[in-house]
Amino acid sequence: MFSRETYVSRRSELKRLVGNGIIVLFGNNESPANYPSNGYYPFRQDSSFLYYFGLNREGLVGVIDIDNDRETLIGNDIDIEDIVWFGSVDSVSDMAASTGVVNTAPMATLAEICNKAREKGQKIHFLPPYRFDTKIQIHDLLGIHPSLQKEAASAELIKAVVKMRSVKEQQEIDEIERACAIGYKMHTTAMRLTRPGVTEKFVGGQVDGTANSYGAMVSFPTIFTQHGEIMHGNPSMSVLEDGRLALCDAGAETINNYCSDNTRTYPVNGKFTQRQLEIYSIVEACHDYVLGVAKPGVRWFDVHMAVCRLMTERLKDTGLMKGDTEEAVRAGAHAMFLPHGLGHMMGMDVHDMEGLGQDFVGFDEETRPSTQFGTNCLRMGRRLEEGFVLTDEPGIYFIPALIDDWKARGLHRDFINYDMLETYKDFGGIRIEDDILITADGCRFLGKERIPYHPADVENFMRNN
Ligand SMILES: [Mn+2]
Repeated sequence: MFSRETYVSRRSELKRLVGNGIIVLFGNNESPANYPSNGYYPFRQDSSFLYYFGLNREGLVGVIDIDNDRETLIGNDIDIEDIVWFGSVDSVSDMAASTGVVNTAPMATLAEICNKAREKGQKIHFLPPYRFDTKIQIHDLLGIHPSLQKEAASAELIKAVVKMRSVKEQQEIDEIERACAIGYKMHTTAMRLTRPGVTEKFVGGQVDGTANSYGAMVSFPTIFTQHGEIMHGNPSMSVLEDGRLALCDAGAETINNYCSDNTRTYPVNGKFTQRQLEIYSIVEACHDYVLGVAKPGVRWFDVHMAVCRLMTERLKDTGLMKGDTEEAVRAGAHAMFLPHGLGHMMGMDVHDMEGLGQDFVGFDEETRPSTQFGTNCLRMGRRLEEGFVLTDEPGIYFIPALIDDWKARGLHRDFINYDMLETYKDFGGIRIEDDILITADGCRFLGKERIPYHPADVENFMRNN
């Protein structure tokens, strides 16, 4: 938790931006895994609730009455039976004081607060819910059916939250640096353990354990796989094989719930083949290209498209693509190799604020999301600003099912060399991902220590560790 002043001033700015009405910010509740008292662990608070109240406890709701300038923390104090099992914890009023909130009230009073606000004609602002128990809470309080709640959520509140959370404060950047330091340990642990004969699951488990040991948890389920061409390939029981590539996409979440997100791809046996190196160096060039062009005022959409053109140009050198680069990218042929976006916002959520809606977070009136296959997975497109944190994560994948599908449908024959592509069906996929901070005149890597990614550094690290 940051200082009380941090939360007081964030709420005061939120009130100014939203203007009027009453804001109801729902914290998360425990989430049962297989029976009510066996929940997913650790508890994960809602990020916007954390941003404005900083309290990491289940069963809380923050009410900000803008019209009457009154803030209330809603929650129930725990009883003696809870203390027997979980130990003593702060009272709701102690928690409220720690975040600079004067008033507290038990959960049973929330309905009354909402009813009174409605009687007075106050607008009730809430964010789009993503957990089903919150949806039921909103249904009970406001009578809005869960299927209509996303549309009924307050655009004014969403815009205000996105505006504030998009630009990271120095103390938030420090937290992300801490997450990246844990991420470095996670990734170098995986590189040390990777060798023929070890299971994906063993390496993945050690990566997760490293995140848990130094921080709160992983920032998303760890991807560790020899099938890098499967975007979310979670670790399986299969054994790492000599000659294949292993892809590790993993991140940490600090105790204060800020994230890191990195990807590395390396040879299981520690030495790239010439064929692997040829494709790897293209991804490396695309990754590094971003560092030179990302800066305030530049549209991330344009950076993504420039990377697609660079990748197409380089794939033409290998013979896998052909024809005019501009035309190929305009047609979307490059998405055979790069079917996802170049990167996303990152902060307290690894895909920061994704629950608030991509249209609000990554796009605006000037930059609209694309509907074309591949580019439609770009989660961020709008102009960059100082203080934004994003991932830079180009990749090249050889997805057998996609190759078969496009080939059978005769798609992009002018731009893709299908005969050659057939011989890459056993290749897998490569992604290199780092986290960048947009600075006043450019951008920089987050995380003091670079997880090795230049081929010579990767091979050296794997030989010596
Ligand atoms: Mn990512």
